[in-house]
Amino acid sequence: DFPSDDSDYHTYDEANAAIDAYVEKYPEIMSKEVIGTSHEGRDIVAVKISDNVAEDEDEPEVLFTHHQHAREHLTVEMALYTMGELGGKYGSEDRVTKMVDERELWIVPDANPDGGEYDIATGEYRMWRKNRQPDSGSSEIGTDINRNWPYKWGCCGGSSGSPASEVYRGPSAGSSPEVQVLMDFARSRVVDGEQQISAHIDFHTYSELVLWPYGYTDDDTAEGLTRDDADAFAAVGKAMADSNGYTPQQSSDLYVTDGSVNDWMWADQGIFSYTFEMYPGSDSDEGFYPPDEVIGEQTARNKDAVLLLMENADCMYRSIGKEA
Ligand code: 0X9
Ligand code: CA
Ligand code: CA
Ligand code: CA
Ligand code: ZN
Repeated sequence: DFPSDDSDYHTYDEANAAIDAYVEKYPEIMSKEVIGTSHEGRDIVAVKISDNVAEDEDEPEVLFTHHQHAREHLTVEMALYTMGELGGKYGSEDRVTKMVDERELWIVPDANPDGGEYDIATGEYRMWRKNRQPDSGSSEIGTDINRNWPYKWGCCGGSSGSPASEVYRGPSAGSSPEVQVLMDFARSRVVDGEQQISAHIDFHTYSELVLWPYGYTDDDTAEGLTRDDADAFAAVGKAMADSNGYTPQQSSDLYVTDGSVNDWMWADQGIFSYTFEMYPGSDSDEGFYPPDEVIGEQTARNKDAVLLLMENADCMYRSIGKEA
């Protein structure tokens, strides 16, 4: 369990109970499905939020994923906040109502339930990052899920081939079940050959950043990423950062990563895929474990940014004056 001082954070079971309670409270606009299981067999859940939620309408779809990294517990709270805010303000706040009506929103609150539970199992934080998958030929446990995505996996020095490393990329591209579950889900949103999801945020902590592809190269444009694409990423990224006070930048400006979710989502699926690094700032002592007292403020801080992405999701190039 969480340390008693931090009991407002949700364990895996508590988060699932909260998700079920929201779906029960707002059944007209929310549904839940199990999209697969983690290495240790825990359910990985996706919540859909939209009017006519049982139908697949022809609306831009937006995906939010959370908690690839075990110790980044504030990101699960972000998912629960978004559910509560969309459910609670639907019908009373215009921006929320319009997005629930005119978008199909998907939230995966916990992409790494095994790692998250392991991090808190003793009641004291273990600073765990990876999943809990063993590796043959090593006694080390865990793959960094955000180095295991197949696009340019292991290409560029942005991950490690050593199972002991915190950024271990796994024995092969897509070897972690958690990546497989998320990839299968994304691919399941291709309808008549067209990916329905146009925009995505993957939530992490910490450093208060808005990041966009590519992570594998320092170049601003590259294969599959044109000047217009890069400009649209930057324009919407900066608008979101203006709203929450984070710092916007191409992800490789922070450091190079290969096998990260954003590069795969963009290069393989054409999804405008961002990483948010939430509270605290990079110079804070709180690091991955800010006290539960900050949950309310630091999740609500992203409300406008999340709405902005939804509002731009019908045409991301409008942000650079190039509406198709
Ligand atoms: O390293 C990561 O996976 C992310 N940071 S974290 O501290 N949450 O682990 C950042 C991924 C963004 N991509 C790049 N910086 N290239
Ligand atoms: Ca507390
Ligand atoms: Ca709808
Ligand atoms: Ca649809
Ligand atoms: Zn992270």
